[in-house]
Amino acid sequence: MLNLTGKNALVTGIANNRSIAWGIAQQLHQAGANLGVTYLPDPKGRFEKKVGELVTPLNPSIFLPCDVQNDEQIDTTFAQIAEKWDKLDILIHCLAFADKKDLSGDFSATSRDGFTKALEISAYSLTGLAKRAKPLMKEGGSIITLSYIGGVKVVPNYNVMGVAKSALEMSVRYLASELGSANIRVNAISAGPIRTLASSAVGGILDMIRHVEEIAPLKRTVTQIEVGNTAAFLSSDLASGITGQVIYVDAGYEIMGM
Ligand code: NAD
Ligand code: 0WE
Repeated sequence: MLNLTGKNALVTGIANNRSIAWGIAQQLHQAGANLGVTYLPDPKGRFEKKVGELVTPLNPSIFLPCDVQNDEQIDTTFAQIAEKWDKLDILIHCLAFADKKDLSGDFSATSRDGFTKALEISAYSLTGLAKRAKPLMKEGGSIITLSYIGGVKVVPNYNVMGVAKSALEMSVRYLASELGSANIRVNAISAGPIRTLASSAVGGILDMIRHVEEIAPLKRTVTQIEVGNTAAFLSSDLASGITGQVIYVDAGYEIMGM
């Protein structure tokens, strides 16, 4: 049985009730995990209020702002964890960002700044968080990130985010190789397209979802809860032999050639 009681899980990337991270948080909570939640702070404090209200029913014992571009905020988050929890077991990395102008048109038009920003937030941040999680995962642990097929095959307009996901998936392998000796597993879930705050800001996302619904073996796309269930599995001792992998939760779309 899937049982996460006695496990402490830090979940990043909840923006609203459509976030994949919200689907993951709910399923970790349902399996008995104790949650910590971080959110991206904004000047008006809107996320703090919205995300705070959303997660209250899950009783998080840690709730903090954490912009992954800000080393001080990352340090504060992990200092809080070290203070409040005897150990960290699960880290969910569920965030990405690229400038909107870099998610359409010519890939060759990507600026140095746009490239750097997308890779810093969407790929480097996993390593930044893993570095701080390592000493707190005293009984081993499970680190999970979210990827997309656009990091392996060309998806029109995904552009610099595809390069970032490619770097993210390779970071999963290098981290898994290093952290294995501490019994810390590192895996990625490559999800099919889901309507979220991030994806809705992308032109044509509904057409992409419709395309997947037509082609994928299961003739549909996936839900945040299905991704959450896979994250709960990967977080649990049921997945004790799995590390360094990219697991597709995409209704089978990835296997199709035509
Ligand atoms: P979302 O908008 O709900 O989540 C993205 C999160 O990234 C937000 O919570 C946002 O606050 C956070 N974020 C952005 N910049 C940040 C920063 N500097 N510091 C900290 N947090 C920051 O959208 P989502 O679709 O749930 O995305 C979550 C993850 O899932 C991303 O890695 C995305 O690439 C991946 N993914 C999404 C889909 C999809 O179709 N929605 C498919 C596969 C993978
Ligand atoms: O990873 C993602 C979304 C990533 C994303 C989305 C945005 C939109 C708003 C990162 N940064 C931003 N920045 C913004 O300003 N997905 C897998 C969803 C997605 O995004 C696409 C897709 C799919 C699918 C972009 C182009 C083409 C397909």
